[in-house]
Amino acid sequence: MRKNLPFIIFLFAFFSVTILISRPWRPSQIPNGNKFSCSTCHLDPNGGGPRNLFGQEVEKRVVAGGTQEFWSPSLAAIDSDGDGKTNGQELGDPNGIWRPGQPNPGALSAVTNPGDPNSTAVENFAGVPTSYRLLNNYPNPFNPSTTIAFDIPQSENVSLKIFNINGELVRTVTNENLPAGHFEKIWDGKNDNGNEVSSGIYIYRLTAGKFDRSVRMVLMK
Ligand SMILES: [Ca+2]
Repeated sequence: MRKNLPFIIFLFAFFSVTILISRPWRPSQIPNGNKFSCSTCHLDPNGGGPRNLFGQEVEKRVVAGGTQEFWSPSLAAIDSDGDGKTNGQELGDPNGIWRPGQPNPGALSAVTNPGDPNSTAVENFAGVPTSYRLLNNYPNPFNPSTTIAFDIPQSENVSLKIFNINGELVRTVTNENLPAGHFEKIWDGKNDNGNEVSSGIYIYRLTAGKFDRSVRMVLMK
């Protein structure tokens, strides 16, 4: 018994430290954390033990000394498990704007686990949209590409075009008939001729039926 004492002390110290390190960021700082609880970040569905791919991303942001970055647009933009959907999409908060204390974002029934590549990918995380919406591109400023997301509540012809600051058409990203839903299109920073455009302010314009909206963005090289 006496022989095992140092080992028992070591175990106690080890688990105390583990709990102290993990506790500050584990419980509620992740969107829908109360839905997935610890399984959002851990391989074990009951929590604890090794972290999954999303949990490892979160862990990287815990900076020694106490400054911590929790849920954020940059964390939301990463696809931790490589299944083609960003963490934000999988957690029903594509822009990463949820903060502790706010109601859970998105449709909980459509939320999946961002650290599990076998989880069901979210095709339409918010259900069928009830209104038109053109979201802020992410990242912005960007180089070399940026994602532009939008919702349309009914099937119709949709065009997404990029203009330069002089109002000249640079690129037609989309011009097609789309069903109702949430869509994300990537502009790769090239014009219609396939050439990379220079740094500067660009405008993306979405037209769908009577909906017509333009947003500025910055390409910075
Ligand atoms: Ca993913």
